[in-house]
Amino acid sequence: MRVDLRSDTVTVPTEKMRKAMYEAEVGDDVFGEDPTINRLQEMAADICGREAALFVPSGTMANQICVRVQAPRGSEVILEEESHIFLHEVGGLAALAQVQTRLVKGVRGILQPQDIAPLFRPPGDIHAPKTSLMCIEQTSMMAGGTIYPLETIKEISRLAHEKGARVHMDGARLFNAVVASGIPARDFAAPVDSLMFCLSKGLCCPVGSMVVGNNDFIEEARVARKLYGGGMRQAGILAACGIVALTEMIDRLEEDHEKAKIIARAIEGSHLVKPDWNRPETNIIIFSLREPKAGELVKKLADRGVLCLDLDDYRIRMVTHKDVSFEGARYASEVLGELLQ
Ligand code: TLP
Repeated sequence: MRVDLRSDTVTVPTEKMRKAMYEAEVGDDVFGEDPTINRLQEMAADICGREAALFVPSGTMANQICVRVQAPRGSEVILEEESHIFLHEVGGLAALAQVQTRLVKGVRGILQPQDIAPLFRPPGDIHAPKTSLMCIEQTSMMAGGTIYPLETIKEISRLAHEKGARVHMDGARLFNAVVASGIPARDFAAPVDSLMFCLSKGLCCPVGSMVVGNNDFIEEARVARKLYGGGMRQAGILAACGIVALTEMIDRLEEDHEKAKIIARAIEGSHLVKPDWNRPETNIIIFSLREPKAGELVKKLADRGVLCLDLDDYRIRMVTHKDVSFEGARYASEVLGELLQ
């Protein structure tokens, strides 16, 4: 058996998506004339309770556009020290937005308002950069898919707005948080200035992310998308999958969370694992070995058909998704359990 737990990005589109692609009505989206993209953008804005949305090729581009538009060159952006925007976007903050970063360690990946409050630079200090933006990640990937509590998002946004800064939510897995918490996307989206969510992870689209915010912001984001080479033409062929995703792939995420819990049972109580790992709240499992043998374990798992990633010498990541069956999850749990004895 082959169980691919490397990422939820490996999911392939459903039959319905392929059919929707074939039938999609398309036009030139740089002229704003692709009816399928326009419909997807309206749906995304509506589901998040915001004025407008923009279809972009990737989550990375979505985040980078949001930073570029909201953080002036030379200003300071506050982020969690293992956030995707900081760790995994090829230095885009420096190379593209040209901003300075202020890193904070979160609790289970979640930034704490009391830790952030003292970090905003005082206005009028000629030596200090302006604190322009705070970034939060829903769910928090490197912490093991932990959910930002709504109250924390509200408090962080209140603080940032009071200090004249904005808040961006990297909601790559926003809908995992929505399904696991029962809190609607529009509630998570309301306190922040911009957000993005990915269509191409648990929602199973082949390509695409949505940037969401108010009309003025989305107008600027459209220009930044063009600047970054993300102005697409008849991409309604891709957006058609996004419409299927938002219509019928959200509730399914609950299954992925159940599969993560099945796999996690194998880790519980193993003397080879550091006990303080975050039990899965959504579809990501991350645990640390006591010895620097993560690469070795990944290889042994792969030999038995279970694919996953080592994040460093100690940490292993496993991600569940549509293309892992319950049977596959049970098999992965069994193999992992044996190897962790
Ligand atoms: N994450 C990928 C890798 O890039 C690490 C993964 O396999 O998890 N925000 C978050 C929180 C993400 O996890 C990712 C992708 C992105 C943004 C970027 O999305 P893409 O891959 O579409 O550029």
